[in-house]
Amino acid sequence: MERWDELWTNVHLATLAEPEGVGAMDDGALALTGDRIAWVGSRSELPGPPGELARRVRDGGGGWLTPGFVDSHTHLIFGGNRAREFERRLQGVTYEELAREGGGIRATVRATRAASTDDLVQGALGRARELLSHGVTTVEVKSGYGLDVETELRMLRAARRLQEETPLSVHATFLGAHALPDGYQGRREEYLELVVAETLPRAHEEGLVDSVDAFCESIAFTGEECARVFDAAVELCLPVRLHADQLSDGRGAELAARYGALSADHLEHTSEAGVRAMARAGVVAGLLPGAFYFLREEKTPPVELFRREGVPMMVATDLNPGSSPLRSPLLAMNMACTLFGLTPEEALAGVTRNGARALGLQDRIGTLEAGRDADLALWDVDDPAELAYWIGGNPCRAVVKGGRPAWSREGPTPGPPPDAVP
Ligand code: DI6
Ligand code: FE
Repeated sequence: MERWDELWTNVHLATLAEPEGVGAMDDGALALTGDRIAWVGSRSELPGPPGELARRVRDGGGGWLTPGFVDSHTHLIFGGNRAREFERRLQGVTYEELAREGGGIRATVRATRAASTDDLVQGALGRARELLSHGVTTVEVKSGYGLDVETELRMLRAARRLQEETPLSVHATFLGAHALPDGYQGRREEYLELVVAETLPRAHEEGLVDSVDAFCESIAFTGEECARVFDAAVELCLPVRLHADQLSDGRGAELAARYGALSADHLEHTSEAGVRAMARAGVVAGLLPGAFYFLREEKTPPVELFRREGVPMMVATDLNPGSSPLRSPLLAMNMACTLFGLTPEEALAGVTRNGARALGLQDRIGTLEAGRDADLALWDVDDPAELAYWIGGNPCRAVVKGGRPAWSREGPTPGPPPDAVP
């Protein structure tokens, strides 16, 4: 038998390999060859002594090994921040009011347009490395703070640079229909025409788009307007997803289902009919408790209906400067449990198996199974439920991406030296 490159022992495994539960395996073993997982099982089933089976034997120190986390909904590239708006919201001004007076997303658009691409990359790199240190190996990043051709392209190029300059895989989502930009009041049609006829095709031509998203909401775009963006995506054979029913029921879940979206996200106001449509179409429910928490919303997404209808639930940070400045997937898991009533097992599935599915990557990542990408996170916990239990702190000990060490608590993050970054 060909020797494996690496064999992990003295670990417990949460494989997430079954459609339910975490697939817990006490005293497990996991082998890697190249960038793939080669073998997963319990140590007692190993076909020989570890030292003979692999070139390198790694001691997991009795920790838990999970799939590398998938943060499947973020807006982590942006200029500036909105701490001042946070203060105003605490004094009673609502998120919608800020948006209507030209703040909110449009405030970040102005700051993003004013930032150089290098500045955007630098700001995002810090946040991306922070996610990596919390076990994330794949992150989705959206455009949507440019809203003109040039800045949308710059954001998406910055997303590709994040992939080059960190060990992370970056899935780039085009969100040209995030808000109506300054200067287009009363000219909605024209803006949408720019998005579907120019911005999206150019971004796609440059190879910068992995999926297409839109914000279906009273302060953003109507269902019909989002459908127009989706039609353009379908034309280019790009998968779609949707910011749906976050602040009101705009039948976003139904729209996402109609287009066979990878996921519909937020969903606080989704109706039972919407949930059923998602179930029939196989749409993942994206739960973003950071935005619910930070906007101090009161209506929670219909988690019991998702369970009953068999809709898979993903959990993500929604990391963004306005509604969810949340920089930890572990905190997102904790909030998904405390605020939305998920079990710790569901929260863990939400940042692994179901996060992968929300990106259409379920055949490659999100579980520990032979043949999958060797994306791993090692945790100093006695029970995987602890990943959703601690509020703050970071029990991550090491992260492996594509078979290579990507982060370790003991050492610096591998990657180009800081002076190689312009
Ligand atoms: N929903 C959100 O939670 C983010 N975008 C969206 O469509 C918020 C974006 C922001 O406020 O900057
Ligand atoms: Fe979002």
